Amino acid sequence: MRIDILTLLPRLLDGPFADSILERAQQNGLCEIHLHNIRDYTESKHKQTDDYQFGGGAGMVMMVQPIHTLISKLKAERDYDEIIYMTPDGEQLEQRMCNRLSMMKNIMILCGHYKGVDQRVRDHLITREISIGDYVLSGGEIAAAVLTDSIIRLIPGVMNDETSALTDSYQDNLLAPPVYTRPADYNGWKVPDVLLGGNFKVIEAWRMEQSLIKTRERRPYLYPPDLEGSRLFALHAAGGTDASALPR
Ligand code: 6GU
Repeated sequence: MRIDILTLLPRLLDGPFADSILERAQQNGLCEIHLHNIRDYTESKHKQTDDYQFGGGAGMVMMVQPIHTLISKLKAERDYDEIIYMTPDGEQLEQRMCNRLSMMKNIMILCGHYKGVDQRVRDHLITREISIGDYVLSGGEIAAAVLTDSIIRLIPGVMNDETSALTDSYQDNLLAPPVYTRPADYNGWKVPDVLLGGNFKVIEAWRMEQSLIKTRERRPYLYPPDLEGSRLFALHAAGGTDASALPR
């Protein structure tokens, strides 16, 4: 999978992809992340990328030309499954969307700044608009990093333990059960007996019960769970890249 990120602030994105799981995924050839500085594509004398808005009002708007030039260049090089614009008024990101996006081959992510981009970019170049939640960030870069991380970790081979991404909170629309490690008794704070008993079936049942209780309490709208995660696992295992096999 290839992800192209278009931004005015590429340095903001140097960090998140240079470490740990996302760094290893790139080194192992499981994904490519390419950062593009929109400023490199402006045709204006003073390297301008934003301007005052028509009709007046505070805040600068990102101009069409540099974004159009960059997107056109990339589209001429390969086909893109989605051209995503990160914006607080976009469709809210949830696991089901991450699952679908993880099946895709090439995606572009445009990060907005200031008042955002000229509406004509959204009308003519963007295929999808995504928000990471109902709060406002100073730009789309951190949201793009969140989106990229949520997608890449689902690619088989990216996580150490192939199944771990699929036993996560949200993967089956279930929150994760509590976890414990040694010591079994820390100054009187005890680990539940069931986990020390060694009966794997009983432990699994306890974990599922804990997940169900937690989900019903904390995310009633995710309850009862579905089998999205298991389906994704099967699709990836079969080498599938057809995101339409998953519900939207
Ligand atoms: Cl995608 N962008 C910005 N600027 N703020 C956000 C967001 C995106 N998602 C939630 N808040």
